[in-house]
Amino acid sequence: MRTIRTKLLGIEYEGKENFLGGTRIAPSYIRWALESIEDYSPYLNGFYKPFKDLGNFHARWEWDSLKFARILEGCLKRHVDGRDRILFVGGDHFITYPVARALRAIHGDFAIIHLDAHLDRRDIFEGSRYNHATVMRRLEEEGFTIYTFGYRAFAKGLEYTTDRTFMHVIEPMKDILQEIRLPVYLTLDVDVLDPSVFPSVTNPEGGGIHFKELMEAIGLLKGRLIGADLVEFSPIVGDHYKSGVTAAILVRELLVALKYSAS
Ligand SMILES: [Mn+2]
Repeated sequence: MRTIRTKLLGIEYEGKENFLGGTRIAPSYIRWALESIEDYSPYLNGFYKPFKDLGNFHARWEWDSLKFARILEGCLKRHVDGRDRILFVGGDHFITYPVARALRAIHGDFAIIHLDAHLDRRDIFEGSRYNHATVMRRLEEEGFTIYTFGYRAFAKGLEYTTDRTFMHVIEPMKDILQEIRLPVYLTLDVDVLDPSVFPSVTNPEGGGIHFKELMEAIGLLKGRLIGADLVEFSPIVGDHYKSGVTAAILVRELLVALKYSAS
């Protein structure tokens, strides 16, 4: 029997800084929606099954963000093998912090491709340095190389842009992927999509990319991923059914892309 290396881990975490919340319900909602979609991806020409479902990591509501991060990071370092290709389903965007730290310990250096309507580079948000609005800044401070695509809102004076932050997606991403030799980790905040495509996010920003553009972006990453996450789907806001089925399709695409990347 061949070893199944693509895996899915739900992470039921949302920080107390979240305005509307609901993202910790997303992993279970997406699993339910997965039952209603086809197994085959016509975009990437592959099946997302078989994969191993690792279930959900449940973060207790009273935990603070650093306690959550320390526990999840430790768990991943103990249980993840270098051959595993895991899709992490959040949860809010802070989950990328412990996941990236653990994967660096397991895989060595990689570049982070960050698709998001927001930069997530505040120093402090709602009195805390560790949350969904500060996560990319913390990771950059810790030496991670992050390329952000699709941003269209930022807190000027509190956040910063660099030559690695782009409002557009496909064209700059093609250039960057030609430039870099490192393996890639994808962090996908679903609010990079236009709210008409994916309404169930807590900070919707108009002017986002459309579904097929995101499919093209995922296609560019096929074969290069050491891991990926999908974050910020909140089934308690917006049109949860439309968003949930779209999230399930994205999970399918990401699992196929990870499968092609498995060594
Ligand atoms: Mn965002």
